[in-house]
Amino acid sequence: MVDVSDDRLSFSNASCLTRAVSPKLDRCELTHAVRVPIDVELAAKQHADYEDALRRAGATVRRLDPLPDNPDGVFVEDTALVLPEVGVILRPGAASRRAEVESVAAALAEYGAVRSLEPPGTVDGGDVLRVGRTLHVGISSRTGRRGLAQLAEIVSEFGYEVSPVLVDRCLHLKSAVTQVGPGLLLANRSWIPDMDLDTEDVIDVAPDEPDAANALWIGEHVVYPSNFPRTAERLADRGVRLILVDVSEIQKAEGGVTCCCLPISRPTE
Ligand code: CIR
Repeated sequence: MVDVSDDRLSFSNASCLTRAVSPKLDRCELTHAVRVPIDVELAAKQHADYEDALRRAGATVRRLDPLPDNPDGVFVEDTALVLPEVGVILRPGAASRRAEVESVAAALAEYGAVRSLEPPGTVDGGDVLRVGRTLHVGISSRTGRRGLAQLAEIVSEFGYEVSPVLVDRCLHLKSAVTQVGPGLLLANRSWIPDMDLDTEDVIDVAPDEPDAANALWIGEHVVYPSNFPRTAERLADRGVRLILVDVSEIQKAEGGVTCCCLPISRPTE
């Protein structure tokens, strides 16, 4: 059973760390997506619009220093997990992405206590879905059991439990399920068949929009891609207040709306 207690407060007034799109985005890692040309200039414009959407949702946006030589540097979510009590510097599963971590660690140190995952463990932030005091962690091509065990040990000190979920038909757990409101999940259940959602309030993605489960809940709003109209309608019908963004070029890099933002909500705020 999934604990879907209301953690909205921990996301309101969040600071969001972001990073500019690299000019080399078209050399990004890809796992399930087929490589197609990316319009990097358009990606940068869409990313700026996305940052505006975060502000409209009430967040403060802080851009990290650019990493022009790191194609996937814009996907800051994968580099750290920020809980109200502690920041955990992660170790991304793709070796090409590990150099992204240093600048995030430096930024997080300003906000308070920080712990780090150690080799050989790997966890991508896209595999961590926090719902109340439970961290659902995807076991994926990026996140392994050793990383999960390290993460579980770190967060147990702060009263969080880790619940593993097998992910093998999409990149990350949050490609398949995200939280879109108090006690409300958005999911493509066929990608996470062993996650027990039977007793939960779940909005299913529209059948012809399998990639539509990645949504970013901030305060009273959900920042959501504009190219999933049937799932957007399902969300709106349930009263979810959407801020739609065109992230077509980010999606070509196998990214979504959660991955371009590292929300920080710490007691110091
Ligand atoms: C990668 O494969 O690592 C990037 N091209 C996409 C990462 C997307 N991250 C996320 O959804 N959390």
